[in-house]
Amino acid sequence: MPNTALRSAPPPPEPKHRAERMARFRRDVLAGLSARPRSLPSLYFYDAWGSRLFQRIMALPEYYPTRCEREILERHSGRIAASIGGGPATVVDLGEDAGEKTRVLLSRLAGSRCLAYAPVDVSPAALREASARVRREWPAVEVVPVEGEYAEGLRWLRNREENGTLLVLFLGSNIGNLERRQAVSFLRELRLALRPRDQVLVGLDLVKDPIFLQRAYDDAAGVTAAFNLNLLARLNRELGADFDLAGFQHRATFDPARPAMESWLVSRRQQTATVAGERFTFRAGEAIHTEISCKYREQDLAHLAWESGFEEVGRFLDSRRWFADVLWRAGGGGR
Ligand code: AVI
Repeated sequence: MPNTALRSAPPPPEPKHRAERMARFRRDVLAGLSARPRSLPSLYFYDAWGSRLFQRIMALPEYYPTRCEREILERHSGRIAASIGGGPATVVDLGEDAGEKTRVLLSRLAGSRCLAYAPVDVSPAALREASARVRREWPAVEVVPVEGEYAEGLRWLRNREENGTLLVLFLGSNIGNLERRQAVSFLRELRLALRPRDQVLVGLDLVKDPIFLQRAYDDAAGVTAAFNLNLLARLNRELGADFDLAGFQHRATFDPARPAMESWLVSRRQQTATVAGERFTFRAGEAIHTEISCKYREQDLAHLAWESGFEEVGRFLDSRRWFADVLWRAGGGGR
């Protein structure tokens, strides 16, 4: 039976929206490069090439989060599936693109109920791939791709018709790429878009020996370095910039006070680059901040749920206690 909740899924953005997105990209880049310290939003890592590099990162021996989370989902998908009851359900996938981990969960949920799958992503190519993968594996699952950023996806959630329980996936430590305060605002906004019985499953990377963090964010094969440098390559391709990629170096640092890993692009020498017609001079050693990956302490997770307005219904850790998937219910409260 088709899930009618998804009838309200938005049509793909019109060219006007794409133009707006492009204008925002240009504005964000120019503002970030003009700020001190200079920065570029990590959101822009994920063009087609960046997404491919990220797939390679996830397969690296040093990049533990993917394996930890897969272990968690393989062991606990049954409990997660049981927690949303037996009625119709919609799995809303924020940014995972029906990756392997999502599919572990879908294979538990599909077949036993009326199920829909709604991936939310800015990349039409990623959405096409995710949708095709799910349709191929589970023809009975209705797939409704939502092209847009998470906020647009959330707006769609807010406007949907009543039907079935929503299970919103925010896996892979994506929440870690937001500063803590932003993460709480994002989660609160998400909470407001949900009904009391809806649930979210959030992947959080936990604090561990910094040696393992350092290796994960600066791997021996240099894939993470290529991923970081692709940001400048993207500016060259899409904003007519003229960065000399060989003039910048990837650096990953751990800040125990936050605690977080941070990524930077460090200028190897004094140099100038033109971006969208504006000139920027970089001193030798000057760093552009490109990413924050916040790490959480196990003892902070209950507080994070409370601050975000959710009720914790489950907490699943891998065998090394390096990663957590928390299952929260929207509940009736809210703060
Ligand atoms: C997508 N995100 C959760 C990754 C992370 O671990 O912060 C992105 C990444 N950056 C470098 N390696 C992986």
